Amino acid sequence: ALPSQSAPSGALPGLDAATLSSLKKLTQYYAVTAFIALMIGVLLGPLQALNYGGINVYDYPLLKVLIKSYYQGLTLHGVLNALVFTQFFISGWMLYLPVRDLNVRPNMRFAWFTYLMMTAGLLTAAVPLLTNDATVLYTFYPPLEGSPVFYIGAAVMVAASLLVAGQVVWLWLAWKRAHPGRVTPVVTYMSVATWLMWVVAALGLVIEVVVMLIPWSLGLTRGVDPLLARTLFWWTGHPIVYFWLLPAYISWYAFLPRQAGGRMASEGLTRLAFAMFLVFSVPVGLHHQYADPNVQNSWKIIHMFLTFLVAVPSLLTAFSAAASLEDAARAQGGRGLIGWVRRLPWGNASMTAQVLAMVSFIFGGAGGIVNASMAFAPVVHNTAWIPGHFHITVGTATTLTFMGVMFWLVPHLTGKRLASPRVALASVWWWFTGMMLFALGMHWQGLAGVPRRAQVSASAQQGVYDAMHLGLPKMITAASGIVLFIAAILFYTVLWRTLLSRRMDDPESTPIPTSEAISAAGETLADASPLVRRTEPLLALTFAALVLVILVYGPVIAPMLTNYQFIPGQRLW
Ligand code: HAS
Ligand code: HEM
Ligand code: CU
Repeated sequence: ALPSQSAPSGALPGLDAATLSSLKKLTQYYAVTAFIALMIGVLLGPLQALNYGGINVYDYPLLKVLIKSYYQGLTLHGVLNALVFTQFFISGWMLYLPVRDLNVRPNMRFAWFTYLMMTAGLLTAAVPLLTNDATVLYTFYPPLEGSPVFYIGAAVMVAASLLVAGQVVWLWLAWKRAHPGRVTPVVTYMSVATWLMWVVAALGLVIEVVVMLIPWSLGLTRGVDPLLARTLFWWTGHPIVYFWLLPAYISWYAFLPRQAGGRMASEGLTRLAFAMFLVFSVPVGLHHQYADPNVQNSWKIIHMFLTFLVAVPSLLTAFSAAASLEDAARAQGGRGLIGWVRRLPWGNASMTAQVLAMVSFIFGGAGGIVNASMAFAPVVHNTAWIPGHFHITVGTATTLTFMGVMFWLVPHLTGKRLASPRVALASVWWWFTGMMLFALGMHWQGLAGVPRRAQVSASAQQGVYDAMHLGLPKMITAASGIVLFIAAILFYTVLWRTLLSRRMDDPESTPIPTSEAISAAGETLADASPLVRRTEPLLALTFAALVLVILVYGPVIAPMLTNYQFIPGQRLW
């Protein structure tokens, strides 16, 4: 049980045993579906790494049976890993945590409905992806035109996640009504702030897909405006990366300190970071469109400065996470300026996964600041540098954290014991090493001008690629693919062996590792600090976020609407 758990009050039924068991099963379904998607997506990754190592495997007849082209594989890889894996895991995780934290009883029929709806959306979108009818990459930029079935499936998936958001916000509001004057417990605070951010963020994508892409791909309109579509896409596309990151931050703030033997630094600071993400995550999308014509430079510059602003809560997180790890290590006798690091419980695979995820994010975040700088952007945009950047953000900071979380979450949900903790530990080191090598090779190649999204190993492009003399980074990239393949085999061996084993314990004997705080927020708003009081009204902050988005997107989008271009679709595959 969580320490912040509140007693059920008259109007609000608490969790009973039957509901809890159904909720655990649902969370397990979300998480396992997520990891099945990741497994398929990750099988394709090493082939792409070989491509960036100059080795073309896409002509092998056996592979040709499964995927028609490099680009069909890349579309599956991007969609399954970045869109499906994340969304399923997060929807389960960020429903489960606040419900446990508040001890309220959710409507389980509705909760199961959202899972079934999301899965239906996934299966729908999977059909055109697998039949090579929607080889449009995970950004599906028009005028590339995929089957309408793909866009419809994707829309259903996103809609399902918005229903989960609605359910969590609803439960939180009910708790607020039943507990007037109380401070929202911190795990719930982080979850609700993230969900509300996602609601504001998703508006762009929803409009793009529902108003533009679906009617167009059904042949109901004579064309589509690529610039407007891209702009709406990145309205969602940037904050979606925080929708992937913040659930990992929840673990770094609330659970990792306890797993390391320490405490969360400050609940007030944690709330400030999430409040800032809620307000500043969305109005920054133009940093993906510096190279796009017909967008005024002044707006690109404003989005650049707002991007630097939204890096601040991540810097707060770096400070706070380092402080709680140091607190943990010193409590176990750690000494020295950095010598204390050795006293962290490195034998624990779940902790190790998350600390390594954090280390990767130091480099991922620094690279992000480079991407966002308009002076550097032309050097790195559309080069292999960019996949280098996001495999140590979403591919490691997020993915390796979720892998680490699974090591305690599966036992907690099922009562099964983690199979081979030592293999689990090895898998996270292999993943971390593989991704760091991958990032090194890809950033390096990118600086030399190697493009992303290119089958550089295919004969048509091989000559140019060879002329670049990139022997070493190519070798590193190819090797990283092999290392990551081994990491994946180790990880999935542990996961499937755990899931297929027999139930051994009462699931609650593996508790949620909720950390105490060195500086807590307090129980009631009346006793709380001004910071805690001012960060409490999440709906007002959401409104502020919406106003800011309208301010910085209104003048960008308005001229695109008055000058709408009807561009016919293309199928390049
Ligand atoms: Fe990014 C492109 C800028 C963060 C993902 N990004 C992408 C794409 C993806 C992605 C998928 O401005 C490709 C999209 C596409 O296909 O075209 N990104 C940023 C910035 C940040 C950032 C400024 N990105 C992320 C995160 C992602 C992600 C998070 C996924 C989860 N990104 C860009 C830009 C582009 C871009 C441009 C477009 C590039 C182009 O030209 O196309 C910031 O949010 C980063 C802030 C982070 C930090 C780091 C804080 C460090 C922490 C760890 C501390 C560690 C400790 C460990 C304490 C400032 C919190 C201690 C350990 C011990 C052992 C003691
Ligand atoms: C793209 C390799 C795991 C998300 C790529 C590319 C490579 C690659 C080489 C660049 C392809 C190109 O630009 O032509 C790998 C390897 C992995 C792995 C070896 C580990 C086995 C992951 C994970 C995620 C992820 C875990 C996210 C959770 C993506 C995305 C793209 C991508 C979103 C961009 C697709 C696009 O440009 O349309 N991957 N990857 N990858 N990867 Fe991975
Ligand atoms: Cu971005």
